Amino acid sequence: MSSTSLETQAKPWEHNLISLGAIQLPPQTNENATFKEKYKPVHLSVLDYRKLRQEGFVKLEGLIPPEDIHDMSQHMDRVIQGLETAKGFPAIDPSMPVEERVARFSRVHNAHRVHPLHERFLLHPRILDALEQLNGPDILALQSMAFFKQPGQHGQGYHQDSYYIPILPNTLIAAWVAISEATEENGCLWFRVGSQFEPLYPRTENEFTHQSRGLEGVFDNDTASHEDTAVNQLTAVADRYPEVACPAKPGDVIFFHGNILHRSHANRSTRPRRAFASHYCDARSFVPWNLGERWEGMDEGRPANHYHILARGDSHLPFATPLFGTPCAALEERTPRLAGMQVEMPMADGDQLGKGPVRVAN
Ligand SMILES: O=C(O)CCC(=O)C(=O)O
Repeated sequence: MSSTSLETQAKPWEHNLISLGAIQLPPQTNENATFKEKYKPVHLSVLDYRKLRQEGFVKLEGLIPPEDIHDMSQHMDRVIQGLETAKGFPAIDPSMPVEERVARFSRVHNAHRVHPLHERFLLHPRILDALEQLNGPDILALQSMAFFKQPGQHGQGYHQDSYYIPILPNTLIAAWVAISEATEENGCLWFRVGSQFEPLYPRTENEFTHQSRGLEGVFDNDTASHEDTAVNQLTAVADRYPEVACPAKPGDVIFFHGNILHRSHANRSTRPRRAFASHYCDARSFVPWNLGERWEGMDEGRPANHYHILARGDSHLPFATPLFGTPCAALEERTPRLAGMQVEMPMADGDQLGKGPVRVAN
């Protein structure tokens, strides 16, 4: 992923107003009303959970139903044909030669702030079910990208997503949905297995380093995502780990850790390689990031959490509601978690750990 974003995304204050309930939410359509009920909950395995932690990524096959993939695929076709547009999408005149039209779309950032289908993918119940089990119950939906990746279009060199999206503490996780088949030829993702254990190699001006600057061996990194491995400073770090390709079929979702080193190559095929990638964090983390844009309060060190949608669970921090009314936790009544829950911990010798003030066992 990269830090560039749609010029046309909602301005920070617009989002802020929504989170404060100052303007009306779009009406819930019938589609929105039945959205959640459409999907049976999914249950991952302990193996999936361990794979994400041990290897840094896990692919869940067929997580998104074919009809949803079809909707996104059709939408992307219509966008390229100039039959559908949204605020900020490059202008397409249907009479343009096809090469010119497709050249205008490599990827579109954060269209969930301008288009309901992108919001629905960002808040897809299947993705959120998996995230709850992989990353915890309180989920903040941060950003989205639709990759068109037409034939001949470039890939993205080694990078760590946390480099672009700082979260304190770092609870960042990505979900990458294959909209078309992703193969080695058309530019699927490649991961350096185990590299999620590396610290973040921060950008020179990035102060949110999760303390990694204190570690000997961490360098200021100004070449992230460069496709030339001789230029990309992360190549030396990546080479400590084996690299695997992660091909995917439409509907497969690859979840990966914010620090894992990964890349993709150019599309060398004759067909587009389409994907929808989104990022999430624990909704109780401090998020000093609003899609790379400034926000009021930034200079005072206030977080940007209130620009991001509470997808599941709850948070003591502010959050936004979805602009198009996609069902999610931000629109539901939330029951407060039990505060100061009384937990007794029986020890094998009959004593209780954690009960009452300081006590000394006999
Ligand atoms: O889809 C791609 O080609 C690259 C995606 C990627 O690296 C990311 O989302 O972080």
